[in-house]
Amino acid sequence: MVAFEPAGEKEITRAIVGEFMKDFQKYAESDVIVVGGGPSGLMAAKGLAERGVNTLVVERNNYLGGGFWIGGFLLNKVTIRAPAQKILDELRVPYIESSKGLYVADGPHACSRLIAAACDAGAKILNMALIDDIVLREKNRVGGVVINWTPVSTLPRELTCVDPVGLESKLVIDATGHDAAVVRLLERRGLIRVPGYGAMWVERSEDLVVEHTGEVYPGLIVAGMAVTTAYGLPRMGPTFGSMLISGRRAAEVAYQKLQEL
Ligand code: 48H
Repeated sequence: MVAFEPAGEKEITRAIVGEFMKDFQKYAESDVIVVGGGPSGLMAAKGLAERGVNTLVVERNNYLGGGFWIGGFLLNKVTIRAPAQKILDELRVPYIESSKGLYVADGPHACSRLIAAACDAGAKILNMALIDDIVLREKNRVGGVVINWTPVSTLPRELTCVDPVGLESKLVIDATGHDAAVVRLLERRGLIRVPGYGAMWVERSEDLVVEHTGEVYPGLIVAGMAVTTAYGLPRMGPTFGSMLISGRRAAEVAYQKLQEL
C-alpha cells in the first residue's frame, strides 16, 4: 500500500496559482522573449538560458515543438542534413544516416530531448499564450510583446471582451515558423515589408536561412522558418537542420546585442 501525504484540493490549487504568479511577476520583464516554441525557438531559448539570460518562451499551443514533434508528412520522422546532426549528438538523440550527410531521427524523441534541454538550461515556458501585438518604444524599437490566452484570442470577438497584457523585454525573437507572426505585426503598422517565403529548394534554402538569421528590425531578431517569410527565401521542406542552427545563431546574435545595450 502507498500512503500519500494529506495535502488536499486547496493546497493543490494554491500551489499551482502561487507558483504561476511568482513566475508571471518575474517574467513581466525578461531579457529576451522568444515567441514560438518550435525547434528554432527552443534552440534560441536554450542558447540564451545557458548564458544566464532571463528568457521566456511564449507558445500559443498547449504543447511545445512545433513542426519538430512529428516531422514531415505525419510520419513521425525528422530529417537533418549535415552538419546539424552534431546538435543531435549534443542532445543525445539517436539517429541513422540514410544517405550521405542526411540523417533521420524519431520526432518525439528528438523533440522531447530539445524541450528538456531548453528547460534544463533555465528557459521559462508560457503555453496557451498568443501574440496579439507588440510593444514599441522610442524610434519604434521593439520593447516587448502583448499577449492573450489562446482560447480568448481564438473566440469570436462578440463572445469575449478580454484585454491582452503587455510583457517587456530587451529583445524579442520571432520563431513563429511560416507565420512570422511578430514580423507581420510590424508589417501591419507599415514599419516593414514582408515578402513571404518562396518555393521549395532545399539545397539553397538552409544555408540562406542561417545566413539571414539576425536582427530584422530594431529589437526584433528572426529565427527558423520565420526567416524565409521575412526575407522571401526558398522553403526547405521537411528537414530541420537549419531550424536548429538558426535558433542557435539567434541566441548568439541576441547575446551579443544584450552586451551592447
Ligand atoms: C505564439 C505562436 C504564434 C503566435 C506561431 O512552425 P515551427 O516548428 O517553427 P520553426 O521555424 O522553429 O520550425 C519550422 C519547421 O517546423 C517547419 O515547419 C519547416 C522546416 N518547414 C519547411 C517548409 O518548407 O514548410 O514552430 C513555431 C511555433 C509553433 O509551436 C506555433 O504554435 C508557435 O510558434 N506560434 N506562438 N503566438 N502568434 N504563431
